[in-house]
Amino acid sequence: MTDTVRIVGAPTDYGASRRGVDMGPSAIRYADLETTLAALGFDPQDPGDRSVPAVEAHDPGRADAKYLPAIESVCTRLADTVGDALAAGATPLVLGGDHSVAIGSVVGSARDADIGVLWFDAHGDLNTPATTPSGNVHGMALAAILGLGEFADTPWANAAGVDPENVALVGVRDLDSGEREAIRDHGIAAFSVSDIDDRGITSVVADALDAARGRDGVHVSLDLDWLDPTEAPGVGTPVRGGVTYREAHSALERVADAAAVRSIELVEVNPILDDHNRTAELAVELAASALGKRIL
Ligand SMILES: [Mn+2]
Repeated sequence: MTDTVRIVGAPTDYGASRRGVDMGPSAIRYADLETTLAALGFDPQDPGDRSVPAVEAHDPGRADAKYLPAIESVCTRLADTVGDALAAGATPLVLGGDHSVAIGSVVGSARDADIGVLWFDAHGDLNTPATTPSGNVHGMALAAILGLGEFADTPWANAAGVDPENVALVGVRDLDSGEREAIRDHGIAAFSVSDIDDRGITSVVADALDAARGRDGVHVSLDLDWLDPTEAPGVGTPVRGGVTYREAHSALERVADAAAVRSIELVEVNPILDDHNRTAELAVELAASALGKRIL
């Protein structure tokens, strides 16, 4: 962990067709992100958002991977921005946007590095154009990063420094059948909400950290729909039965304790559906825990 945190706004909604998560970066900044980071002793830098043309400026194109060329354009530049931040000795904190921005942040974070990935999400994001029920690329982000299926032919989206065995999904509760297959076939560690019920968050996160080993640290991808919608109502794709407020903090505190956090992203905050910005505020609190905020 470095002393500098570089905030990178990626206000996209391509991965899900227009819903409102493109306003996530503003909402997260408004929730006192910079002052929270400064209070933790970090030097926050915020050069602003990556420029992202409105989704209406693009044709969705193919139905089984909508807006893929626009996503390529944003994620290629985002990967460079994340790589530059790391080269400058800063910890990148990416603000989405829909979860397709993870393609850019993980590719950038894994450039010339060997990293693990912790995916905190209700969903697996492991569909491919052949298995997707919706055509929305935010549900394919992890498959793209790992080069699964057709994504073997999209090198811009593949993170060479990430092995499927070094990826852990935590708190999943809504998987499609193609995603279950991908988990089995590629040896991806996946921990469901039932695992958390049975064994507790501490033990599950310890196993996830064990799986998500990387010589150069871990990337933390936090989709706010990981939490129960009663805690995080302002998300793109809410699913009942998510982790609690305290489980979420506990998980990220353990990640901060155990792992070298190389890069972080906060995605799928949807201010249109939120209740007085509480989901964005929660995102900021959880980022603080992942960056080492302690009660004592
Ligand atoms: Mn997701």
